[in-house]
Amino acid sequence: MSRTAYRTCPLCEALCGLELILDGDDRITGVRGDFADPFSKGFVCPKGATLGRLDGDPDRLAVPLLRDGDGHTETGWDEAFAAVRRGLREVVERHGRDAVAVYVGNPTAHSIAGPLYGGAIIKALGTRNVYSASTADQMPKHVSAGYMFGDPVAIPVPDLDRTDHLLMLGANPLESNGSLCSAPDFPGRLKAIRARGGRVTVVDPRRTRTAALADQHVPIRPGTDAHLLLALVHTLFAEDLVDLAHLAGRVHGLDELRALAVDFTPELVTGITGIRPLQIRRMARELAAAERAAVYGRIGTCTQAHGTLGSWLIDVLNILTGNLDRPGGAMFPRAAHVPVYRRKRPFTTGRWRSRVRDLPEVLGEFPVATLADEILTPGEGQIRALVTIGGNPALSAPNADRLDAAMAGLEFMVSVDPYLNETTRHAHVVLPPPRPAQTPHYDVALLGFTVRNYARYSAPVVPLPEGRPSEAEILARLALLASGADGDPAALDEMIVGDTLAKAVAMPGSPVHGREPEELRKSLTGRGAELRLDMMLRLGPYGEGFGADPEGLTLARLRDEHPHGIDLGPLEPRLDEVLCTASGLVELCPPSFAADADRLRADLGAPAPQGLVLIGRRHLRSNNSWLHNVPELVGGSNRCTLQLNPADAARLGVAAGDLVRVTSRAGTLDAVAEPTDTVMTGVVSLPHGWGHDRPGTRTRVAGEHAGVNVNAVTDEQEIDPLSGNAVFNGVPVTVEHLG
Ligand SMILES: Nc1nc2c(c(=O)[nH]1)N[C@H]1C(S)=C(S)[C@@H](COP(=O)(O)OP(=O)(O)OC[C@H]3O[C@@H](n4cnc5c(=O)[nH]c(N)nc54)[C@H](O)[C@@H]3O)O[C@H]1N2
Ligand SMILES: Nc1nc2c(c(=O)[nH]1)N[C@H]1C(S)=C(S)[C@@H](COP(=O)(O)OP(=O)(O)OC[C@H]3O[C@@H](n4cnc5c(=O)[nH]c(N)nc54)[C@H](O)[C@@H]3O)O[C@H]1N2
Ligand code: SF4
Ligand SMILES: [Mo]
Repeated sequence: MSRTAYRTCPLCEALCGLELILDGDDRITGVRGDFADPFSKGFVCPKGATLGRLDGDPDRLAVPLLRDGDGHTETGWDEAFAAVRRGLREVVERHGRDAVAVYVGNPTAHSIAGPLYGGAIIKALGTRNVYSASTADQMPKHVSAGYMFGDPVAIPVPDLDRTDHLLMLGANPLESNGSLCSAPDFPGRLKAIRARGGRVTVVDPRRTRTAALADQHVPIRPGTDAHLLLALVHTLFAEDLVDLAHLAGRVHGLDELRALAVDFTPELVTGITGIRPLQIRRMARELAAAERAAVYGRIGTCTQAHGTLGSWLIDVLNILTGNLDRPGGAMFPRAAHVPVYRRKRPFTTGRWRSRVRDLPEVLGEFPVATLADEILTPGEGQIRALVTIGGNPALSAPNADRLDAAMAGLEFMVSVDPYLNETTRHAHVVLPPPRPAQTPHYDVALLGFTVRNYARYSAPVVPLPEGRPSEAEILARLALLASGADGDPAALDEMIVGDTLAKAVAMPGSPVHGREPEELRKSLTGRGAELRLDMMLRLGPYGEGFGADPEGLTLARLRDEHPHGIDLGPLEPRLDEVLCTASGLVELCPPSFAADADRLRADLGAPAPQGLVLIGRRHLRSNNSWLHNVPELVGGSNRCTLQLNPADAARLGVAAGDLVRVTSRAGTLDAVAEPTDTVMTGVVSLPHGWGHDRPGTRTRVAGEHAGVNVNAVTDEQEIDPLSGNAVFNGVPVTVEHLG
């Protein structure tokens, strides 16, 4: 007997609702878009459509693994947790708390468990060695938002459905489906901008599918977006196009910004960016002239040497054209589970520094680019043990081969991961989370970046068998073990709920100000992650406020009355709620950013760059390193080839299908060449997440489509200094023909 069930797709930031068909054995036999979802309205991509294959992948781990010798054997949950307890305790007793590091990967941003329990694990470990995929991704955005608005998660999103003009840099949503801008059917929303007479401009070294759909594609030399953006700022000032509109009187640093931009003329940056002065002026004028415009930059502008400056200048442009915090501009979504009355500490970085390279802490983390240094460099505070949660840094980190080798020498490693892959093969204990069908869903980390205010909770579609812990329970248990205690994970939730409620009742402006936490606790339903989510929703901006608004949201109401999700309306201006800088104003020109702009100036004086630089790319049917085990998603056009311009190929004597050797300071790799005029001259492109030919893994399909790991040649020594973010774009390389 088959049945239908619904859940949010956990695979990317588009957050599409899915309709699942399950057979009598609870296997997913079909997937369609959920047409009743008010946000995604039935949209689905090839990845979501194959969720059943991922869910039923025979290589997915069902039980924990223990490493013995070179291989792994299956074990029970009690034995696995006992091994974790022993492993962590031995390292902490001998080497202290900082000897245990934690790395949190990308899928934890798509789960309930990751955001709700990751912090507890870090706190319980009591280590400063905290790393995540954020420093291989969006850390520049946090630093920029932190210093400009006071809150590192106050990252504005383009109001796609109402804008007349979208200037997009380093993003390819036709393949990625969007990032830090959750918009199911992003392609459809882009087409709609043009259909209503608006304009879309894409700045990208490649003529991507997104660029092809746009009105205008502006090719740019990799790593030079900040130069371009500062020249756009210059032009707005020089041509008297600055119009703060409703933001007048709400910003600080306008004069400093004008002074900073004064010598960044379009003529001066044309050499380094490869963009003609007239083109730059036209872009600035179009932006200023548009009724409602938004500037949006994503991974291409973050994972480069000037990642923070680029992210900052993108929002500077939104502000100088009066487009921040107004419909059709760049706006701050309002998540249903995030209370607006929170009191926030002013944002700062560098509260402590890394041992080996003296790099500043950012958001409590060190750059993943220095994780290998901290494992390999002997001395007090050397990392001896590692906890990974949903991450594959053996492939995803810059100079990943060095990190891979470093992980092999750890005294103890535990990974929470459904696969035995390039990273987890080093783990002494692997703790697999259940299938997606067995996992509840609510996008704790992503619902603050949606282009409409929206919420959706999906209960598990298939119940967990007796004795099988959920991912939330695995992480809660890890937190308890890390603190040296053990016992019932429910105790941890009660502690966190008690703390949060105590803070809420003490906070003027909260819906429960002055009430008794114990009394409030009695209203909550569910346990574990659901208990906490129920509390968060009740305290949130649409919540029932423990009786304050009887019509408001609770978890039960969201689940039972809105099983396909609830539309909470278009984005609304809310700068007042968001802003928490010490000055109470938007900081347009933070001093550390202005100082870092000296590096831009230095580039301008340098001789024009010669030689080839490497950038990345994403493919629609891929997702970082871990969907290559789904047969439907590999092969065809989803291949790990080195794309290069035909002119460069001719110069190198390289034809399609030839083997080429790519060399950088960090390493070397061999790849198959694919000449294509979609890549500008001087640039070569390889996708990331490949290189599945290592021994000791259990991903059979991926092994047959191994590809090469681009991060064999990316350089861990190059980082964006303000955020510590890895540099994956603009890596200097040489390419030679092998035959
Ligand atoms: N199908 C698929 N979807 C994904 C993922 C995936 O792997 N596959 N990964 C997910 C993740 S983790 C993320 S963070 C998001 C990322 O989402 P996006 O930011 O949309 O990612 P990309 O598709 O890599 O697009 C980045 C673009 O930047 C361009 N670029 C490279 N260097 C530069 C530069 O110096 N300047 C400019 N202006 N452009 C440059 C590249 O050519 C590329 O087209 O995607 C998510 N969605
Ligand atoms: N050269 C280059 N390198 C890059 C990038 C690039 O553009 N170019 N992109 C960077 C970006 S944006 C990112 S986000 C990082 C990603 O870096 P990582 O997060 O380190 O790597 P992923 O490939 O996303 O690995 C995800 C892991 O999570 C596991 N997993 C899947 N589902 C679950 C789950 O439900 N629970 C748990 N616990 N685990 C799960 C998978 O099996 C896999 O091992 O890569 C970065 N690396
Ligand atoms: S676009 Fe993203 S969320 Fe939507 S179905 Fe595809 S992978 Fe899932
Ligand atoms: Mo990412």
